[in-house]
Amino acid sequence: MLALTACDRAAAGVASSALSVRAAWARSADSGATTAVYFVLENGSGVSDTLSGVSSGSAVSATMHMSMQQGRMMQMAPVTSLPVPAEDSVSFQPLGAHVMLNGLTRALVDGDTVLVTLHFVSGRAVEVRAGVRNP
Ligand SMILES: [Cu+2]
Repeated sequence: MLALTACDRAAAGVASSALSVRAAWARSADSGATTAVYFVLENGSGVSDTLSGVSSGSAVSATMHMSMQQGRMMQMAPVTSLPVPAEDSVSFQPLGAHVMLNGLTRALVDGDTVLVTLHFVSGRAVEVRAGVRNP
């Protein structure tokens, strides 16, 4: 109970002072499969930061990807760092940047929530609560 309260307070402090996430969602997928997570990452502070990694307890591995058009083909490439400028936002969306969850440890069905943690060069971490959708 005490630990929970301390955590909640810390999370609220991070959200209001600097980095926050909204409109988070993930594509529904079977256990063992791969899926993508999308959201808008906002940096409300006057200090830029860099997203340096992602993790999730619901997948064997989690990585940042960027989709890009190559002629008529859509391709994805892993990204190891992504700048988040001061007082700006970065959109993770279909056909752009996304978090890839590889090897889901459970099925994600419409209405579920999946948690992803964003890790920043500054040492900060932001938790993403993504609602699962069947688009
Ligand atoms: Cu991908």
